[in-house]
Amino acid sequence: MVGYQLEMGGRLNQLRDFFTSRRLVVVSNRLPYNPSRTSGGIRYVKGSGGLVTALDPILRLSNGLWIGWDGGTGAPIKGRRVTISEPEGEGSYQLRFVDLTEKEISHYYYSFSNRTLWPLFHNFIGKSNFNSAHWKTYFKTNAYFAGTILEEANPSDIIWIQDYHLSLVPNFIRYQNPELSPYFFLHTPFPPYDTFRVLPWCKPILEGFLGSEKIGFHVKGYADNFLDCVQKILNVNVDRESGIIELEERNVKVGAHPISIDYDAFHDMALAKRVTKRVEKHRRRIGDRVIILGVDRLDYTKGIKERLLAVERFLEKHGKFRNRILFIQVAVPSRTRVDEYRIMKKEIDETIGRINGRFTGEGWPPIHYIYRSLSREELVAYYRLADIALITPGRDGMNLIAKEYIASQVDKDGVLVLSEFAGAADELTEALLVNPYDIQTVSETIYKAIRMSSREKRRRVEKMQDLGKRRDIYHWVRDFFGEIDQL
Ligand code: ADQ
Repeated sequence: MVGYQLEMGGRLNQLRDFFTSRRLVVVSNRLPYNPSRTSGGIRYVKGSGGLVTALDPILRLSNGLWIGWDGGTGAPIKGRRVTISEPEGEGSYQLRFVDLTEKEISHYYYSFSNRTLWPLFHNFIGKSNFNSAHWKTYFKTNAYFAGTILEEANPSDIIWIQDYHLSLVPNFIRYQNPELSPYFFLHTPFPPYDTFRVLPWCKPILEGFLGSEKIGFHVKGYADNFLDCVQKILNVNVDRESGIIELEERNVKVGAHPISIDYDAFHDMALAKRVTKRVEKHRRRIGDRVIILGVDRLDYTKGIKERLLAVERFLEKHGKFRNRILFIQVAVPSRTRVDEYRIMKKEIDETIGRINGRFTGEGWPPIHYIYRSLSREELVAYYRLADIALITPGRDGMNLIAKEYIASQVDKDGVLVLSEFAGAADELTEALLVNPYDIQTVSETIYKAIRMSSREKRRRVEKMQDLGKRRDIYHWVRDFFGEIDQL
C-alpha cells in the first residue's frame, strides 16, 4: 500500500479527489493484458506499455474498468470479466472483454482500421484501401463497443476512448445516452484537410469524434488539422485560439497533450547492474565500432527502408568507416496478416541482404538485424549501448522510442537523429532533426553525429532529459484530466 500511495502522492496527486469521486472507464481496441497459463488457471499479465503503467494506479483508485478486445489470445471467460487485484492491497479494477468474430477481426481491425485509417492518418493516401463492406463492419463493431460501454457506464463515470479504431464510439454513446461523458485521445497523427477529405466516410468519422467532451492529440499541428476539417467538412464554428468547437447544443474541446514514457523507470533500468553487464558484454563483442541503432514496430510509416538506404549512402561516401560502424536494426513483427506488411518485410530483408553483401569485407557485416520483440531489459541495454539512435519515421504520431532512448542515456553520450515528421520532434528540439526522405542529408547527419564532441552530446542530452523528466507519462495524464477537472 505504501508504494502505491507514494506513486499517487508524488505523481498523480492532483487527480486523487477527482478519481475517488468519478470512476475511470478506459476503452481501447486491445486490452493491455495478456493471458498466461498457470497451474491455478489463466492469469492476466499486465503489458509493459506506458498507457497501462500510467492508468493502472488511477484505475485502482477509482475502482475502474478497462473495456477492450483480448486480441484473440485468451480462453473464453465466464461473464467476460476479470478482476485485477494483484498486487494485493493496492486496490482493484476490472477488465471487460469484447468478443470479435472472424469477420469483425478481418474487416474492422485488419482492414478498415489498419488498411484504411492508419495509412490515411499518416498521409500515405496511396496505401489507403476504400471498401464499403469494411466500412460497414467498422461501423457495426464501433456500435458494438458503444453498446458494451452503455451496459457498463454511469453518468458520473469518466469514459476515456483510445485511438482511431473507435472513432465512431463517442457519438454512438452520446446519441443513446446524452448524460454520458466520453473523452477521446488519438495516438496517430491527424492528416491535413486535403488528405482527410479523400476518405469517402470522412463526415461520419468526424461526427463520431464530436460525440466527445474533449479530444486530445499529441501535437498542435494535428489538433489544427482536425479543427480545419471540422470547419470545412461539417461547416461548424471553430475557435482556433481556444480549440473550442461550437456545436448547437454544446461545445467540444480540442487540445494537444503529448504522450510520454515512464521516464524514471527507463532511466533507473539503464543504471541497473544487469543492464550494465549486458552493455559491457555487447561492447566486448563489438569492440570500438560506432553503434547506430534503429528500433521500430515493423511498419511502412517508420521509414526503415529509407534509413537503410541512408546507411548505405554513408558507407559509400565514407569508405574509412567500413567495418568501423555497426547499424543494429530491431524490428517487432506487426500486422503480419496484412499484405502490405508482408511485402514490406520482404523488401527490408532483401535491402539488408544487398547492403551487407556489398559492404562485408574482411570484417563484420555492417547491419545487424533483429526481428523479434525484446524484453524491456534487452531494449534498454541497446539504448544505452548505442552511440547514435536513428529514429526516422516518414510520419509518426509521437514516437516513444526517441523518448526512451533519451531517458536511457545515463552516460549522456548518445546522439539522437530524429525525423522532423515524428510528433516527438516538437519537444526533442535538441535532437539532430532530419527529413527522412532526404537520404543524402540523413547520411551526412550520421557523419555529423559521429563527429559531435562529448561536450555537445552532453549538453543536448541534458536538455532533453530535463524535459523528459518533467513531462513524463504521469504528466500526460495530469495534463489531460487536469483540464477536465476545471471544466
Ligand atoms: P507505435 O506505432 O507502436 O505506437 P511507438 O511510439 O514507437 O510506436 O511505441 C512503440 C513501443 O513499443 C515502445 O514503447 C517500445 O519500447 C516498444 N518496442 C519497440 N520495439 C520493441 C522491441 N523490439 N521489443 C519490445 N518492445 C519494443 C502508437 C503511435 C505512436 C505513438 C504511440 C503512443 O503510432 O506514434 O507514439 O502510439 O501514443
